[in-house]
Amino acid sequence: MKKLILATTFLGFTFAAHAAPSAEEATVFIARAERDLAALSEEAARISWTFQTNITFDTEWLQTKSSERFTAKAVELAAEARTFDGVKVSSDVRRKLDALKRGITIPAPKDPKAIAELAKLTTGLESAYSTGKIEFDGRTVSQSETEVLMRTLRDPAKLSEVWRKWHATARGTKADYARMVSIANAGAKELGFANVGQMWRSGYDMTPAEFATEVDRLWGQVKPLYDELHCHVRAKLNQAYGSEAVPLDQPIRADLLGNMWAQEWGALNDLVLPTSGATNIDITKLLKDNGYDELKIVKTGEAFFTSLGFAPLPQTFWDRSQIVKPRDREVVCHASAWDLDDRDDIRIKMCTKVDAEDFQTVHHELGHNYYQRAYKDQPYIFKSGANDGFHEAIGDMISLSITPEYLKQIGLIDKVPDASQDVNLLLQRAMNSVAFLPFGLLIDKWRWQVFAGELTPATYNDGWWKLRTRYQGIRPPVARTADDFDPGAKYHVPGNTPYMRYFLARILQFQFFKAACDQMGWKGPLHRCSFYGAKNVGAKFDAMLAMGASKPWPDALETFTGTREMDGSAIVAHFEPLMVWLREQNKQRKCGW
Ligand code: X8Z
Ligand code: ZN
Repeated sequence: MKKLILATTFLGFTFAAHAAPSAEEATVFIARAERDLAALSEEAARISWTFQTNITFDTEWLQTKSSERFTAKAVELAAEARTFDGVKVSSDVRRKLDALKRGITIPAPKDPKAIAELAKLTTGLESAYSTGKIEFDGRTVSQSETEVLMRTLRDPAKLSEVWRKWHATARGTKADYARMVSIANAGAKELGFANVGQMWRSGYDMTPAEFATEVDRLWGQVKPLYDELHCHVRAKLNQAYGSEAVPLDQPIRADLLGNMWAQEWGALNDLVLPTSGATNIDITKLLKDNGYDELKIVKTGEAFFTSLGFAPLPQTFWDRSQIVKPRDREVVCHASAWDLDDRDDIRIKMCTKVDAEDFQTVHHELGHNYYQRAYKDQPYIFKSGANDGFHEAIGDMISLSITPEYLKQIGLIDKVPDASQDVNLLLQRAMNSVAFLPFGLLIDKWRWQVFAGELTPATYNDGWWKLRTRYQGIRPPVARTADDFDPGAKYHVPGNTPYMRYFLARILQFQFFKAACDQMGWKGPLHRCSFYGAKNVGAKFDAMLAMGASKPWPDALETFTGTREMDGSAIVAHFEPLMVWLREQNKQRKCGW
């Protein structure tokens, strides 16, 4: 059907009364776009891998060039996709056109100078973060080691020192970040979005405004659970560190929660779990005592997937992955999963530590790889998660199957703790999953405000702490000034990885998990369910994964869970016995901040 567009502003030019392209032209355009992107993305991925696993002047240079080329192509295709707005095309072609329009995380305007500047800024920010170091206890400590210090130190003065020094490394990147925001926003505007934040919110098969409302609705469902956990953990920290470090009517000091960003609190189990009459399962200790090394952790993760009927990882995975931090060069240690040729060359890149946290992270990353492999036969643009939260939820859903029963099956423990330990097991689990929820929500709330211009470089940090205090109930250990740039001390900000996906994943992982347990006919309490070895669950899961992004995410969700809504009630139900217990514990306490 031919249609006339009367006057449209397209990339700064105004065309009068030109005929809209046809549906056939759209199909031809999509075929070309997919071919071009596939070719370019393999090269870009290999350059990116080379850069991230060996940061040098030259690899940074190559990465910048490659990023420039990729951005230029993606922006060109996004602009071309817009010319088919209003053309009647098949639903597949429409989905692909829409995906192309928002297919670039950090867009640039079409001006080559802006594209080059943007590429330099994004590469530089990523390098600066990953090569950041602090001086502590007479030695130079890398970014990934600062994380270990935050998990293991128990001296508030030292924790504050590591926290302060790591956050100071981000100060110098604020100006570059602000410049990047302004170029990327100009790019988003050229593509028809109000700003980059709106562009990010447009990837969820609903309007950007509906998405913002949706995440608030989900947060409302889970907030009461977070509030009870916060109250209990604060009381326990008060017992451990005293009222000066942990006053009972204040937000919790961010450096005392066992994680640089206070995002997951599982490292604090020694302070928070009961000490008498409890059999706490210390995965770090179990791994170490049983001689696990980094490779064995990854093999254990793979074995979970193969137990569900998924094929083993290819030999190239083992040959080409970075599982251990190289000693002799700078790398991006922040864990990631890769699919270099969009087919078989899947890998992980980690600086794995033999501890509970990385045991979890390995499962998380392998979830990405198995998703990538499941959808590899989809057309290029559909080789993606149903939405980005799905991609983050796959391995996390598997991790929920790491129960005492499972640990016994794989020979890590001899005796499964009885039902009297249930609350304890749930508390251990909540210290990661529930604790994470407000953090998962607020990073992009902050970025949405930044991209919308509601926060400016002068108010970046203040706006950050307003959200941190409001949602997480935490405060900085030392006074902050407008020169600080604390968001820049969290990988995904300089790394430009959207973050709402992790919040969604925390919700979805429990929905997936409940569905899996239902499918295997589990009748006991959910936190005791492990679907290890359940081939019927694996087959159904694979059916959802294989869809990739070819259908709206509610269709994918329905395939596996029978429901079309994201819903916080699954996580709430999972922790119901803990909620009852926490309420009882908190009865005499004054909660809130
Ligand atoms: O970044 C990650 C993964 C890579 S996609 C390791 N995660 C978030 C984070 O570390 O902040 C997983 C949980 C949240
Ligand atoms: Zn991930």
